Amino acid sequence: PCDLKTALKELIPERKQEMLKIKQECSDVKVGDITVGSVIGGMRGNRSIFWQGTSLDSQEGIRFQGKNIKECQACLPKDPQSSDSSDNFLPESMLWLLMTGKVPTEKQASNLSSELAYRGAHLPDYTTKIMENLPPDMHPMTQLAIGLASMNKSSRFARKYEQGLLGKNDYWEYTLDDALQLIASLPKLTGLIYSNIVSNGEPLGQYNENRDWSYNISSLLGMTTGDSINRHNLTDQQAKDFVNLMRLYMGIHVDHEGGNVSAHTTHLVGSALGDPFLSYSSGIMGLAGPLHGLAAQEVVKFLIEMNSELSSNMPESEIADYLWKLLNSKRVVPGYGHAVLRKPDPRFTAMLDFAKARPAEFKTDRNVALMQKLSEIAPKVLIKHGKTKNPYPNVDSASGILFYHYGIKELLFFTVIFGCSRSMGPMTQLVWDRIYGLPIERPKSLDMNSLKALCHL
Ligand code: CMX
Repeated sequence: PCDLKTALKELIPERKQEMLKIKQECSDVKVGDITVGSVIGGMRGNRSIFWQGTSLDSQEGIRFQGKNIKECQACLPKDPQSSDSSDNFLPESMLWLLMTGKVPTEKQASNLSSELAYRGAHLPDYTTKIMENLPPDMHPMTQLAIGLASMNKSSRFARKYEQGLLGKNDYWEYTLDDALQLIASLPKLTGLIYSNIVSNGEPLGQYNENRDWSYNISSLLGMTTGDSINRHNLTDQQAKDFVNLMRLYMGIHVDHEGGNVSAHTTHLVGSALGDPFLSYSSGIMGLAGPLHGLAAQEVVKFLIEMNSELSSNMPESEIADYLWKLLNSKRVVPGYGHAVLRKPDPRFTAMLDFAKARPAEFKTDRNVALMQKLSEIAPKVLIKHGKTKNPYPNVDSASGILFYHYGIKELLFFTVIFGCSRSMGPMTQLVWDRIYGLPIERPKSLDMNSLKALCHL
């Protein structure tokens, strides 16, 4: 089948059967023990969420339907219009992989890309109006959450459910429909937010129904040479590289298994049968926290500030001293550490490789040079410091500074770009939640007296 819905329809009977068998025969199988430490420690190590598309290995990093980033780069289809073998795969290909567990053919990927481009061409007029009237200095993530939440008015799932027209077996089709509509709407929403911030709402580029999702995001940010006003006078090569940076970034930030704040929030809100727009606007609010998606912005601030204090050759000793000062004042090193991962984040490595592959472009960028140097020096300092369980760079270490390089300098806005990509994993899960008919999430909580009793205190 060439379209996603039909491909899913073919997969569903077998997968549902699998789930039913597990439910009927294995519901009593123990997964692990829950400790008091995990109850008061952010549920760390507590394996209790079912998540279909990705899983995170503490040593190897993320796997998308079992494939690591390099494998995805080798097998996922690229933009059919691209002639360059170094171009990155389309995030749309990744969405197909997440949803179906199968690598799409070029035709399947380009059909999905065209479907999203078609669906994304028109936002509901009330959403556009709301977005155009938001204060430019409102947090970009609040703007994004408002835009997405407003689209709940056009949710096909919510409407049918309210009319009492949906049987449980039909939930997934309407959820898929909404999920694709949501993902498709992100380029325009992102463009509206960015132009609200930087150009008094004047559009920075054009939406092109014949181009892929990442190209349209780049165009609406004013970062292409063909369809946009090219605010930063990018050369054709730079604009092409930016679109590829966008494809790379968007393709690998889609999901990081189920327990992270944005994914888990989406899943939790969705478990109450909230439609995709309500669920993901909540996830976006989770992504906005400084310990999660906002860290990309913190990293850029941090690199710029540090750069301004270092001598021109950036000696290791000065960088280490700077880090110690930070740690001694009880602050964290942004872009380092992770709740689960215990090695350098392969998403960081992929972003760093993007810069390394373009030495001429980045050779005079001190921020990018510092980002790279820091990735060698900070782990040594953090290991000596002895607290952080993972002293290595995480995903947010490199992404923001690369966007900054090409001219996206509005730091608070970076998380909106993250939010575009992150839609794909949680939306995939929501569709499968509906396919399997998973129930509302409702863990049991413990009060202090119960904790004390458990601890014999
Ligand atoms: N710099 C300094 N200290 C750090 C640190 C860092 N980068 N990362 C962790 N620590 C400290 C913690 O603050 C904690 O100290 P206390 O015991 O005094 O509270 C100790 O090390 C142990 O923490 P941990 O178990 O290693 O890390 P957590 O699972 O609690 O937190 C994370 C993970 C990402 C929030 C944390 O490493 C951090 O704050 N990093 C900096 C912010 C950042 O880069 N966030 C982006 C994460 C990626 C994402 O999800 O988007």
